[in-house]
Amino acid sequence: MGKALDGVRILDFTHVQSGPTCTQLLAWLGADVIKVERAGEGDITRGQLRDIPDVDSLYFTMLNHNKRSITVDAKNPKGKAVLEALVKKCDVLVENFAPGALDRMGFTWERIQELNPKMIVASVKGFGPGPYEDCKVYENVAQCAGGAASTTGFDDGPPLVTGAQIGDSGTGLHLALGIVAALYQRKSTGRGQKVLAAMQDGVLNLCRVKLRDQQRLARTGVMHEYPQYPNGKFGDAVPRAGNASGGGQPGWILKCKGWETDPNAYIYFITQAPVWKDICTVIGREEWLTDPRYATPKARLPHLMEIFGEIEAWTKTKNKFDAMDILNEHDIPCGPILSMKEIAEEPSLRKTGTIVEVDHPTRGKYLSVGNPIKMSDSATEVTRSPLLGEHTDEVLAELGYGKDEVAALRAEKVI
Ligand code: CAO
Repeated sequence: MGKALDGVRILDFTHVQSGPTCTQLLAWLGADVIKVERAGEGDITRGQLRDIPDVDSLYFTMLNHNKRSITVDAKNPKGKAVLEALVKKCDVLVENFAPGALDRMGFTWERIQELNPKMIVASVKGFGPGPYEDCKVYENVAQCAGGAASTTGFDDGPPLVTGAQIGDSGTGLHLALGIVAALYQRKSTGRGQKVLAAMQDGVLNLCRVKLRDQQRLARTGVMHEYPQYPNGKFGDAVPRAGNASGGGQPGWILKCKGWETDPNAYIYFITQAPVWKDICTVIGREEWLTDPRYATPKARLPHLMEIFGEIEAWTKTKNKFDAMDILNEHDIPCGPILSMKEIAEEPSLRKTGTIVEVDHPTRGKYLSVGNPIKMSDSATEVTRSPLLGEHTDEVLAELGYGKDEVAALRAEKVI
């Protein structure tokens, strides 16, 4: 079967996480991704957080599947010639260097245009144009600057970053979409274009509902679905809302049987209005059905914490999976808090390719997250990440370099 991006060639200048997630997705969609690294060291993540000495880390392997790796010294004139040949041959250049680094390498937008006017140049940067545009940025900086940290956590605690890599992987996703759209637009314009995804913007896009709430708060001074209502105070900025649902259906995380010893014996419980009757029946509080204090969603809002307390008295008698089974019979929306161990061992995720086992020549078998995007005519087969420079000779041969020329470049430490 063919792949959606068959024939698309990506010159991958990315490193660490944000850029590599983007190019990994494009590779999974069928693009030929040629990752350029520095000889000897390569992407810094190859050596970071290693669990096996001298073996590419899981950090690297899990972000660089289905790619080819070549080593080229971009600051050497002969290395630059190799890269220029690649610019002419490829459709997209993706990079997430610190601001200005690509220009300093000699690959300005103008120079790339001269070499290949159809080239799409896609970049992740920490910030868009403005006061911080020259800053280097990592994940948590983006979470803080994009509004996630100030709105995550509990009201009486400090701002919190989340374990979901919304700054890096989230921005990589945004960039991948921009690249695919630019490829589509190029069909009619015949031209490349610049695509920028700033990490602050990507995080803010994912925190859109909090900007919604900021404006609601400014207008009304109160938000009834927040845990601060009715007893706490609202300030002038959106407060941290604990585990409250971000939508119109109140929700909270509740303890389940075993919570005293198991840090993940919890369930997310949503008191969706259409199933209120079922909720009352399941937890044995049928009297709430006729009590005016609980009869409507609006009437319930001031009592939410009390209601969740009562529901929790029920969930504490069930383990999270039994609670799920019972609640699902009534279409009551809920979700178990799954540990990474539980997710890694979940057979249904293996079956769909969401969790995959990959074999690696020096590491052996390891688990990874497969392509979360499933397409009926473009199936993803996850293949291992490349060793450093594994495809240098192959790619140079494709560019027309003879064996002796390659040997000479190697002797001069250009590749
Ligand atoms: N040959 C020669 N030089 C190379 C090279 C190659 N193949 N590949 C990279 N380099 C050079 C670059 O030219 C650059 O050199 P100069 O600074 O002299 O111009 C240098 O290596 C490294 O660039 P960098 O500044 O991007 O790397 P860093 O480790 O100092 O910073 C990071 C890392 C992530 C903070 C920075 O790249 C950044 O802010 N990127 C944009 C935002 C981003 O993507 N952040 C998320 C990272 S994932 O958490």
